[in-house]
Amino acid sequence: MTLSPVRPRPAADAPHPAGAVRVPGRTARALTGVVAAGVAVGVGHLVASLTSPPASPLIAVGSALIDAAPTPAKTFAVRLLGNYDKPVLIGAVALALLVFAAVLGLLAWTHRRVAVAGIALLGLVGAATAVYRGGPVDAFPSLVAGAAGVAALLLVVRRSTSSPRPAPATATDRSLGTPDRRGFLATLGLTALVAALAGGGGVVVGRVRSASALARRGAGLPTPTSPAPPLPAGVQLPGMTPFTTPVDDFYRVDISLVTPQIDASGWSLTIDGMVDTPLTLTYDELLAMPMIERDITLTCVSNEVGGSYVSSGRWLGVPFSAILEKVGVQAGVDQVYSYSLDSGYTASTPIQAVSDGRDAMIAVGLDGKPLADARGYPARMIVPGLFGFVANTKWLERIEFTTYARRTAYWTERKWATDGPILTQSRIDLPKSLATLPKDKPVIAGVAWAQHRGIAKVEVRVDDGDWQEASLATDGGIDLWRQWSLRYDGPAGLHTAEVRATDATGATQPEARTKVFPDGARGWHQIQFTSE
Ligand SMILES: Nc1nc2c(c(=O)[nH]1)N[C@H]1C(S)=C(S)[C@@H](COP(=O)(O)O)O[C@H]1N2
Ligand SMILES: [Mo]
Repeated sequence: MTLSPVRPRPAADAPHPAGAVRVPGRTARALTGVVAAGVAVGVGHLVASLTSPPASPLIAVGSALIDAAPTPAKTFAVRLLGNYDKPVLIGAVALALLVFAAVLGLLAWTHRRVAVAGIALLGLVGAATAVYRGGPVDAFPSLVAGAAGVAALLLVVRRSTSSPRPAPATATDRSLGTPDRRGFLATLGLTALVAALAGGGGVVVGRVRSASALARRGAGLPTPTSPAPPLPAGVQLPGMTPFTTPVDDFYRVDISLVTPQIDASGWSLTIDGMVDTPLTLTYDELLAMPMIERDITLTCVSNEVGGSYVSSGRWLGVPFSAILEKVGVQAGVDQVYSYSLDSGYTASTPIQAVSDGRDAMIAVGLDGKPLADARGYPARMIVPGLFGFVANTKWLERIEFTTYARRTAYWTERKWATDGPILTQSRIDLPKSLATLPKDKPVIAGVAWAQHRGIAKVEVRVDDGDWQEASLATDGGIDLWRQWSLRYDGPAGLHTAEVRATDATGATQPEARTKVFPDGARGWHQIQFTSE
């Protein structure tokens, strides 16, 4: 056995030699990067909440990702996450940012310029995205954010390497002094607090602004020149899904990460294109036009078999017939191309669907109140019988009468179908999937819809039995869904129930399932239940 000479190792707690950089541990360094990025995001959000909410760097980047995401990814996200797709997207952007910021923090002591450049880059990416989506002034929140992030990073790094007492100047490094661990941690903590207060402040300012906008809005809707006929009492089966969807339960689908808040006093709707007399209407001018009120069921093309992207409400709006009469549509027009104020969203509606006598309208109210922000305030399109993505543009800004050859809609560019007639669908709502059917009320019930055609028949099959005709609730009209029910009197135990509807043209829902992309899901809804 030979003995090798022992090299002296510095003790772990050896004091730092004067003039050397004291580099904090890995966790503290990574945290510094995260906190600096947090200050940037928080300050950016706060500044944007005061100037232009969509220009918040996190929101701008998230929105750009939604637009850029390939269609299958979007479809997958909506299917997997439903209404949580947006929070999850924001979370993913935040997570990527977190990792990037932690790496910058690890580098901040040894490669300070790289770390500073990294944080500054975040601000620039935010600024570029916000400007691309909005206008030049939208760079402002991100630029302030980048500067605040860099300042926070430098502050924390400096605090770790300098003493509050005058540092002994050396030839190698003048800024370094006695390591001050407590001072460093306090600075890091305070900076984190600034990040949280700025971000939280931005969220609070956003909420306060939307609440005050709502309060200013009031309930000043005109009375309809053509009121909706009262819904027959029999449309609603006892204990079933509400026939008129409570506004807070109404499904919501749109591409907007931040709910647009539009001030109606500065808003106007332009109607132009291939027309004799183009028209621009202020909100008050729109409200002064004749109004119809109608119960209409909306459905999304992304509704899965058995899904909940279908809701009914009482819409108040200017009938398209009044608009057509005013502007004089020229020969050759085959599509109505609508523009949203938000996110560059557009939709293609066939001209026939707004001129064939159905109750297509520019809606300003739902269930007796002005549209909520999420519902498209101040005005949106409603066209019965068509999926939402080809007909129901929210935050409406412009309607252009044109041709399919000339204009392509947002979702058509992303390979969804050009036309979107609502497919006949039916859904079992009672019992809930895997629930028990009560012995004292053994009723299977649900809804079926085939807007603008109407529901003629609903059939239910339990296990491998015969199709049985369900009894239909009172008909509210062809633009509405219809409730149905069937008494179950089979044996106790675990069963499967399936439903299929036939529309008023005589067409029965096909059995074969299809995906929602590109023109809507087909197939029969099926549930399992236990009977007592
Ligand atoms: N501006 C705008 N309008 C839009 C959309 C959108 O993404 N942006 N989505 C459409 C789709 S896909 C549907 S299904 C309906 C949903 O309307 P709702 O959210 O009021 O239920 O709005 C339509 N109008
Ligand atoms: Mo939709």
